Amino acid sequence: MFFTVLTIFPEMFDPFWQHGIVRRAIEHKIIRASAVNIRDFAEDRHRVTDDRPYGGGSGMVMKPEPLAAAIRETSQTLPGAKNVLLTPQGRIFNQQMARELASYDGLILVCGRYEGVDERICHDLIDYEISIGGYVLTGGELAAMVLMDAVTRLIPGALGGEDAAEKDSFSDGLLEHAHYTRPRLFEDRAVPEVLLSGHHQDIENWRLESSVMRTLLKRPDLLQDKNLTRQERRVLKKWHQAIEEILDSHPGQTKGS
Ligand code: 4FV
Repeated sequence: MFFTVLTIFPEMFDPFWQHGIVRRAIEHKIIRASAVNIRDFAEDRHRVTDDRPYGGGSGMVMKPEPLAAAIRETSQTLPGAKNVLLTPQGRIFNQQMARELASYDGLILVCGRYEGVDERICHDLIDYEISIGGYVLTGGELAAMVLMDAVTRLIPGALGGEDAAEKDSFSDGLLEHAHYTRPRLFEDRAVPEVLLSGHHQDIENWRLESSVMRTLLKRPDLLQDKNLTRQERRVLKKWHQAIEEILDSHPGQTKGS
C-alpha cells in the first residue's frame, strides 16, 4: 500500500509516521507513505493556495488549480491509486470502508483547509469523499491520519500476527471481548477464572459471550444490523431466558408491567 498525502502542512505527518505500528509497517516496507505540499503546485510567486469565496462570506476556499495539478501529478506516479477527499460531506468512515480501501495499491489523500476545497475538484478528480465524523476540523490532516492508521493495520503483516486484524472489533460486526493481563488481582478485582484455565474452547465461548453482551449493552445498533450466528443467538437466548426467570421470580408482578 502506498499512501500519498496532499497537504499544505506536510510536516504534520512526520511524528505520525515515526511511531508504533505505522512506523514498523514503513520500516518493513509493508506500506510506503509520503506527503506532498500543495503549495509546490501553486503557479504564482507567493505560492497562494486559497482565495476568497465567490458570493462573499467569511473564510477562504482552497483554489482548484494547485490542487488539481497536485492530484494529477501524484496520480501519474501511482497508477490505480484512488483519490480520497477528507471532508465533513463524505461517507462516515468505518471498518468496512477501511477494509475496502486496504484492497487498493495506493491512496492519494487530499487534505482540505480553510472552509474547504473548490467544488470543481470533487467533480472529476475525487473517487471517495470520506468523513471521520459529524464535526468540523480545522483541516483534513488528522482525518487522513485516522484513515491511514485504520487501513495500515489491515495490510497483511502490519500487525505481526497474521490473523490479528480478523479478531478486531467490528470484524465480525461485534465489539471486541474484554481484555485482561497481569496482575491476576488488581485493586480487589480478579481476572475471570476461565481465562486462567487454559481450556481454549471455554475461553473462546467466554470471549464470544463477552463480545455479544458488550455489543448488546454498548452498541445494540450493531446487533440490529447483523446476521446473528447460531452461537451468538444462543448467547442472547441464554440471557433472555435468565431475564425471563428473574421476572417470573417476582410473583404478583404481571408480564410487561
Ligand atoms: C473533516 C471531517 C473535516 C472541513 C473544513 C477541513 C475540515 C476544513 N474531514 N472528516 N469531519 N474537515 O472536518 O474529514 O477544510
